Amino acid sequence: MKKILLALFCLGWLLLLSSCVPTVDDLFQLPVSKPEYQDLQNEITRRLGEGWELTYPLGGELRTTMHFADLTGDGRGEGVILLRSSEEARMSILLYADAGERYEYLTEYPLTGSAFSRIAFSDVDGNGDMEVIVGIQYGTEALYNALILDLDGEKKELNPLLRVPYTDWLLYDADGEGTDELLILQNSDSSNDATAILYSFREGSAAELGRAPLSIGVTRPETIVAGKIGTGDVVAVVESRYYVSGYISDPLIYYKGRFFNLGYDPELKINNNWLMPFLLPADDCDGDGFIELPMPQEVVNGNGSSFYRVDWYGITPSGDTSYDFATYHDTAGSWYLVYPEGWRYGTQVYTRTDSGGVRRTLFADLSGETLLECNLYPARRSNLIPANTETVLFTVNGNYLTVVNPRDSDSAARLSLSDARALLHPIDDASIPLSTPSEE
Ligand SMILES: [Ca+2]
Ligand SMILES: [Ca+2]
Ligand SMILES: [Ca+2]
Ligand SMILES: [Ca+2]
Repeated sequence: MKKILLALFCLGWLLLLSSCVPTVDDLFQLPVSKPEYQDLQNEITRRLGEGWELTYPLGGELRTTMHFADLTGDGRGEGVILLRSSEEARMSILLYADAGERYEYLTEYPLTGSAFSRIAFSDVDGNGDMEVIVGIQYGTEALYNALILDLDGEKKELNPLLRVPYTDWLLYDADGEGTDELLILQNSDSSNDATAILYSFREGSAAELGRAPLSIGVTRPETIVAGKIGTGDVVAVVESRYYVSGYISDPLIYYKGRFFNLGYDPELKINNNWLMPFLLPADDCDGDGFIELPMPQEVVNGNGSSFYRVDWYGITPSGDTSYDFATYHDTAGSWYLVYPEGWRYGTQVYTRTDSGGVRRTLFADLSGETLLECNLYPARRSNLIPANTETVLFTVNGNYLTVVNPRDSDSAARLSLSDARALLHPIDDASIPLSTPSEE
């Protein structure tokens, strides 16, 4: 069965990878022989013949036409298929049960909307089976509804637990008790206000755990990430464009039964603490298991050029912040260095890109002594890497990051190769969650 599921997942990915909307012909090109999903394909084919076509979410992590999730709690994945009609604004979610030898039609949920913007599965009510969470887009404007559907296995019907407009959402375990809550972000149509609402789900219904204001003027969040802070509590950090001047972070916490924006100033209506010149999501860059928030600081070099050092702060539920460590984040966004002890003040950073496209980054102390030299080679230039003097640490986005092997140096602060290996990291694209609505 695992192989079949894998094959169907691959089918989904193939459909995703094709540049246009998949057709029934795409389906027939697949090496299909197992009777288990021949039925499933026949049924889909029949539906497609009635003016329906397969579709897939435009954003989010799961972007295939078919999904498999255990919606009944019996350990077997139900097939979840997304369809769109050639008739305007008609969509449908089809469910098929894994009946051992075959997939059997279970139920469907017709919808009004122009596209699926996201899909996710989570056991939000904690009863052992998954719920379906879909984002639905209406028209070409950025109007979205989140819909949570709970399958009643006995009656074979999907019941809506919640339907709510959103500009972005995040499923995460806000109270740390094991099941996901749903964080919904909304913008007011008539004002600059944006609000975060936290929902939990129990016994067939949704309950609002609380709502918190986001900074005024925030229109659409760029990223939301959630993680544990030092006290063991969980924050979700929403980072958004703030007017034209930069970005602002709103760290949201559910703590002792209250949901609030940590550091929000009710008079100014913004989060004073976390205004930033560029987008950089909260993260666990030092790998200690706790999330920190970035605060970039512009530093002027001895020659008048400047760069940003990023100071990272831990936060507590009472709103205290404490400096934790600093990083240098490559502006091209592909790697970062966690500063070793003693580098926070006085370290200079010089960058230049040579005519071959090789980006050189030099860290030096105040006297100009080199502390570390990193070079980022484009894939097509990897032949230029001098094997005897540079070491490739990793490849990122197809580029090669090397360090120039340290020679004898007077500076005690100069990094050894093993230190460099421990402190330099690729920026994994997947670590920056995509905000669904921004992708259209
Ligand atoms: Ca099942
Ligand atoms: Ca459930
Ligand atoms: Ca929870
Ligand atoms: Ca950390």
